Amino acid sequence: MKLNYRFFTVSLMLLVLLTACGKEEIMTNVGELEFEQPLRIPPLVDPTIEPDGTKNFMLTLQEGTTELLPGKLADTRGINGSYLGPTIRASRGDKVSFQVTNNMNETSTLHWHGMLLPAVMDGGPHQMIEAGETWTPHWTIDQPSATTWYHPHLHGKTAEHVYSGLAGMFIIDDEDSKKLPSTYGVDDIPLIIQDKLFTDDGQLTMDDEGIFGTLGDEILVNGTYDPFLKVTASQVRFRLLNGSNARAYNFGFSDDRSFQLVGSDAGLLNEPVTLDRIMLSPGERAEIVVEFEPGDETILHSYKGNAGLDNGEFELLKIVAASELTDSTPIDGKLSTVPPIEVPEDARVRQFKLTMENKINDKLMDMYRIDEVVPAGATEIWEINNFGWSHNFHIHNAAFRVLDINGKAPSDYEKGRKDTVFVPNGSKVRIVVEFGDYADPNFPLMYHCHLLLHEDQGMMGQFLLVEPGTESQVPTILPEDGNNHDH
Ligand SMILES: [Cu+2]
Repeated sequence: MKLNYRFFTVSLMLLVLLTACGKEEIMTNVGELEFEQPLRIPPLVDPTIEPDGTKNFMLTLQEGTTELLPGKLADTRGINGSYLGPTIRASRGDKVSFQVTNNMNETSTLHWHGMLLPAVMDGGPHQMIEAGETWTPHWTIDQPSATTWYHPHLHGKTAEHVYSGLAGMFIIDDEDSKKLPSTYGVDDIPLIIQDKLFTDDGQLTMDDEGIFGTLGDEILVNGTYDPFLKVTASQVRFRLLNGSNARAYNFGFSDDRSFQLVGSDAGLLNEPVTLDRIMLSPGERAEIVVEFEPGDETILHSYKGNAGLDNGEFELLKIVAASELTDSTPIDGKLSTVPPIEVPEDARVRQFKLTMENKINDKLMDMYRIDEVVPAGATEIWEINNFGWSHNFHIHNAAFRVLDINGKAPSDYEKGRKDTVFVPNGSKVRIVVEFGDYADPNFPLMYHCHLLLHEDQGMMGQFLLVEPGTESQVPTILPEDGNNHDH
């Protein structure tokens, strides 16, 4: 009898516990939306053309208020506006320069996620822009077409700055990408997906209590709550950017229609892959092409997954096709003409161990410590072993291809050029990394978890790209001053 009673008590406690956990697991907005707000399309920013042809873009980081939820004003931050930033668009071969002015009351940075450029132009934690200052990075775009993005990277503050609205898309075109639907806002649509937590009066709020940081129960697409989009073309390219702090999305459509994956983070695939779901962890991008019949209605969905970061089901965007659609050029079987990244015979292998305490190789980020020295232009194998929670891994100034996940070759859709990869709990992911050509013995580049709370907590390391042969000649400790404030 006594034993039975104890069994009953334990069972009851377990049930209560499971119910409590279950509640968190089914975070959802399904059925709550009316899809009444036209999807906001971030404006393209017009560059001024300098005498030597350089495209000069003006970007201003600012504070403001935005009606994120209907009828409620939230304190937000944005670039050239009060929430998010404009879309930058340039072509391979373009010389670009920027005037990035920080009109906020605090220091920030602006990092070009996915861009190959000199380390001092990267906008990482060492390129701080103080309140009131203007930073003027410039470089020549020399990489395949891709959907990249920009966001602050101030050490310890990245989560807060991105979450409050500082992020935008940066599209690179080349001859290959122009064969796909490319009319911005018509058949080439940016979708910046972000989950948010709101207070009752519509202010953004963060939750750093959990393992992963903020996992919101509401979704904004390009800063639009409750969005719909009317499409007028028979084939539409969507550029999906997971701009969330921690949530992963398993994208698919409510009518289970398939779509073609044409591009990953760092470029187009060599051939399209037909899918009905694609998972993106924070920072990852995918370009997909979706076919529409006149009058079609479908909802872009995020389905529950088992990545640990996708424990919810969300309706993201209703898409309605017009009664007459313009024909887009059908997709060719051949997309990128850039060959896949190959493993050199004598490839150097580096090991990275991710652990529970958000450390990489047992270390937390130190602004003055160089963790790795890599010859500029090298192609190396990086092995990422995750002994902790779910994480992902992003490398600056590099593109990579996934070689295997737990010894198994990736699926076709995971074989493209990337710069951020999901590393499941307990897994080993091997990637072959092609580093940029610019050498700089003084300014480090970053590799880190792109779950922004983890990154802020120190799950980040620094590497130098140096002239091949000079690896042993560079210091592994940076000077305390003269480096981190320099432009
Ligand atoms: Cu992480």
